[in-house]
Amino acid sequence: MNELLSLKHYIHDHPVFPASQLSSFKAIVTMSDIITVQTKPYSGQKPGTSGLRKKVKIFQQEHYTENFVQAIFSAMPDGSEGKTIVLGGDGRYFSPEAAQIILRIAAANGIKHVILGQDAILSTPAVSALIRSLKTDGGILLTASHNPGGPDEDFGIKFNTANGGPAPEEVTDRIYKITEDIKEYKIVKLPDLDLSKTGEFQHGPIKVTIVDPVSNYIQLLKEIFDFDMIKNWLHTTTPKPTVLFDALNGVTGPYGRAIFIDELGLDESSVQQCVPKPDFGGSHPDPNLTYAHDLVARVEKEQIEFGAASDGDGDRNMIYGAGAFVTPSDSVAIIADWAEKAIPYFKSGIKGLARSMPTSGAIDIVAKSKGLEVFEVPTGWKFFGNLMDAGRLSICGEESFGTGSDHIREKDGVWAIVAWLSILAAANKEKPGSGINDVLMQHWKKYGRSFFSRYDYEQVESEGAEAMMSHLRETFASSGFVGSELKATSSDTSFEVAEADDFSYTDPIDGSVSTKQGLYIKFVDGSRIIFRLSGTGSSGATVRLYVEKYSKNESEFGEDAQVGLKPLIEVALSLSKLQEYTKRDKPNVIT
Ligand code: G16
Repeated sequence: MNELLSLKHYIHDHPVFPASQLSSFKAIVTMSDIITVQTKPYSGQKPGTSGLRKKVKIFQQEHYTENFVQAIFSAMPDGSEGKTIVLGGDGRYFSPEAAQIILRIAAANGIKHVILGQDAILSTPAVSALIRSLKTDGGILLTASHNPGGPDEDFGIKFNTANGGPAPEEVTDRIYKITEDIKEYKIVKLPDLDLSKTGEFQHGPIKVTIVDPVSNYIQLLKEIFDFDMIKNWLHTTTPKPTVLFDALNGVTGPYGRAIFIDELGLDESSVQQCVPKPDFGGSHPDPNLTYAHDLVARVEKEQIEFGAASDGDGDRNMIYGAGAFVTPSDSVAIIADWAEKAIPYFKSGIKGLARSMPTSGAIDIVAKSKGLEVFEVPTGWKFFGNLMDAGRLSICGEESFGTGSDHIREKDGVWAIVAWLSILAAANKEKPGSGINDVLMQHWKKYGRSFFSRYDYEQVESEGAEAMMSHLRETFASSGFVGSELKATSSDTSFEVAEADDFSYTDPIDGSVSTKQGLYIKFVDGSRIIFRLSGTGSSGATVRLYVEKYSKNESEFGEDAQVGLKPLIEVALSLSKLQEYTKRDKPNVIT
């Protein structure tokens, strides 16, 4: 780290604070401790769907990380002076180095106290929980979530505000604007802090409290769920239900062990890949059918009843039992349906439900039957925060394997997994022997089934992807498109267009408007096709195609979603000319 402090990096060795401001620092930091470094803006430091995500090598460029971190402090609501923040992340490559940089810049920007996860590790939900329980002024997360890690892979930095949730667009826009004009940042010369020991430390002018990453979060879960009910189901049923949790070498390993082994009393065979690795063992820490293949294979081979995985930073989840994949859209609808009877936190009632626009309407049907408000927001967890803060939202989810509630302001993979264990325990009280498939079938019989699938075309040329979106926009605007019949290519099935538009959202709490949030077509029979460009990739563009069809026909419930959705997928591919624009004839991932 010494080269970081080397004078060759710094043009100035004098603070640029007005004397009036500087006097307040003098007691703790001497003038020569704060260095103002001249820098130049880097283009493209625009936070995406959830923070800034780029290749590690980009973050390692001279001043790159420093510029962005300075922009965060400069953009903090009410300034950074005297504030307390939480700092931690998924432990990916470059996290310790980034944590040291952030401590130095925090010190120079007047931050008073940093609550830091041991070894710079904290899951994304654990950061949100700490911000809320310690009432801090926000937090900085070192994560690129489900993106791969390692020296040639991705890193990310995200800022969360005092409610524990990802900064709203108004704040991320401010951060971006600062990065576009930044000329200097402030830093204090400090040696590396030993991140491995818990306790309280004075690090130059700031107090740093290094905490065990797991305990505060596990305590919160114990207040939400009935662990005794789950234990009772797991240990008194004959034969004993089998369970497998896979952390995909991400940050949830220690959290998973604390729950499955320490709290629920299961043995070592119930967890795998539970040691966080900086490169996630060289794989993609994304819990879906493609990237969680080790889990899927073992669940099928050993016919494990309950399998679950979480992503790199612990905010995503996948629920998968033998022969039973739960789509995230169904998962949140089923959690909402069972919440009051299976999860003590919701015993006194649910305030409202919500989903992101591309997520299937399964949760809307539950909301309707319970007489609850339901909201459709753009993709991005940050859009749920205002509704939760206003007391209008309890449970929400996204098709991108994100599920959560108002216990924190991030989606929460481990919470969703324990929610499903609670549902199975409660279902077994009603009907012994109930497995994931029984819960799914029971739900579909009651509410109908929303068939849903997403096709991802990763790292395509940005130009081609943008051109495809423009072509769709023009098609939507052409006269006669609404009302036209779109035909599948390999069958006689056709769909009449009822509505086609670019999704925009007006936040019901603060009135802020977010436009261009995804191109959707709704058909007369209730089916939908949606196209979006991902906001979480680190290079090129990722095209996401979402398709949904609703059925109340019981004879279809057991059908493979890919079979039932084939005509819609054909319509989407031919209408968008996706293959022509992206030069891809098949997706990288199908969920
Ligand atoms: C982030 C956001 C989610 C969003 C997801 C997918 O998840 O927190 O709200 O649904 O990205 O975004 P996109 O489709 O733009 O790639 P994570 O788990 O990556 O933080």
